[in-house]
Amino acid sequence: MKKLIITAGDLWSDIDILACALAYEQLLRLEGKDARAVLTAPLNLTVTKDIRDLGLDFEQEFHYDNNKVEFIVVDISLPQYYAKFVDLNKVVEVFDHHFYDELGDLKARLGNSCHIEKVGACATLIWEEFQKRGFSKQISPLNALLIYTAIISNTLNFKAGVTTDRDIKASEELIKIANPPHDWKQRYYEQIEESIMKDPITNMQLDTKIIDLKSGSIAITQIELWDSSRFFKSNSDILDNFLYSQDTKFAFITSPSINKGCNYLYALNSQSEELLKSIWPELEFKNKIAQTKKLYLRKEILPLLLNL
Ligand SMILES: [Mn+2]
Repeated sequence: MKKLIITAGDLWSDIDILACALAYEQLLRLEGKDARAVLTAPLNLTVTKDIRDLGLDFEQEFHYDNNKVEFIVVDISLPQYYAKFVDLNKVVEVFDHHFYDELGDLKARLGNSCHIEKVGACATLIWEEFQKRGFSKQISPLNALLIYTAIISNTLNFKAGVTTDRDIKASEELIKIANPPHDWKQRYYEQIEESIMKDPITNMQLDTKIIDLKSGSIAITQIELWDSSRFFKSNSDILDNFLYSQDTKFAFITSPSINKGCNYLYALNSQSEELLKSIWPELEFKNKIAQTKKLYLRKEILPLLLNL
């Protein structure tokens, strides 16, 4: 029997990847298989201190004989992003939650072992595997908590447009097993906020996209927080400098605020405020800050701007 290596990409490992890899390792072992989670990429901000303190068990280096292993890839479907040690011919199963045209090949080769579905979190698919395969009662509280948190994180507490009924159902089932402290969600997002604040400029730059609109270039920075209003109000100097340094005609920060289920926007200048008002006339800016009616991801805002 070959050892089943569960892995993902090379750049970073987020909470969704972590939850998928650790929980799927448990499911395969419950089925009597020899499986190991190997995540060589560094854990990113979404794996917070509370989660790192849970005693996560996975390997950070790949040190197996390639002839004795097969690979299962989670949360990534494009082979060019797989960890370097993954031999594509030895990939036997893939889980992901997006649609790409390039998938044809993978789907043809893997058939039913290629699980690509439109759900908010890939980890939702792993929980559904526990249920389908009759092991839902055996999932460890730790793995239940990881999957639950991955769902909260990927769906922005169920407010993001990618959220499906399957994610909501999974989280309701898992919270009973995981039994987290009552303030788990708040602590999760506040710890992400603390990590961002250790180096706000670098972290914001990592999530900034510059796009050319008909009326000029725009920089859009996305930053997901527990309380975006508090963050904006107490960091205006840093935010002004950051937006100014983008050197674009328009610039704004869009920050889904998990506690309110809406976004706060921080605009560079009055032109940027006017541009945003042309998609949402109801916006009222005070000291460059305005609040939207519901929660939007940047990928939902972009088409609105491009249509102007
Ligand atoms: Mn994911």
